[in-house]
Amino acid sequence: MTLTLYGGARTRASMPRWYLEEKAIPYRWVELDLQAGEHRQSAFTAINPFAKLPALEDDALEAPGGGPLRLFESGAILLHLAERCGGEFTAEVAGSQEQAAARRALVAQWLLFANATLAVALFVPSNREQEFPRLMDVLDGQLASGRPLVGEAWGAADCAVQAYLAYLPIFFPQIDLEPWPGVRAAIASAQASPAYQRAMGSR
Ligand SMILES: N[C@@H](CCC(=O)N[C@@H](CS)C(=O)NCC(=O)O)C(=O)O
Repeated sequence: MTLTLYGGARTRASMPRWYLEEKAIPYRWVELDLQAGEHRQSAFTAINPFAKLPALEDDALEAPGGGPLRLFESGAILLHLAERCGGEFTAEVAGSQEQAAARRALVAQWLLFANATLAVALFVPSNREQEFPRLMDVLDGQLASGRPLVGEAWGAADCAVQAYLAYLPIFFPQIDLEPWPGVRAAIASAQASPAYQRAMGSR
């Protein structure tokens, strides 16, 4: 089985890459040069027709139309990795089939929150003034305990949320995070992780 992750410098590929590194899951890294437009060439649009990074190829699974499974969207990639490689939703880990299903639903919720709600609050300038502090107030409470968002071990939900939060000091150093100690701790914990540092090496 080979997992191939397609990414590029300063792209969201660092998110699934962090997960793979943190969980010590073997993978092949293919870095595309966005400046040179490599992601728009047919070799890559055969993998993600939208020509966006990241994308994942998992040759252990056959796609419905044949050929290896190919995925785009960082959230879908993380959910797949959590299920197939991270073992986050097994009955053994969760305690029962029902608990495993509940965990999967909650991880999907956090991945969608990160990509559809948090990312928009961060990167759409008109949302940053009102939506961003509102989300931070709630998120700070969720993160206050320092425990994983779902289950007992750090997983895909934490990866997505922490990865977006860790963009804050990189892209918006002017934002004062003083009112949100839980958020600051989540960023510090990401930054202190050697796996995160490796994943961000070519961010
Ligand atoms: N929602 C997508 C966003 C993908 C995306 O916009 N990727 C950017 C890099 S972070 C990209 O490939 N941009 C190149 C382009 O649009 O030409 C995800 O989370 O995977």
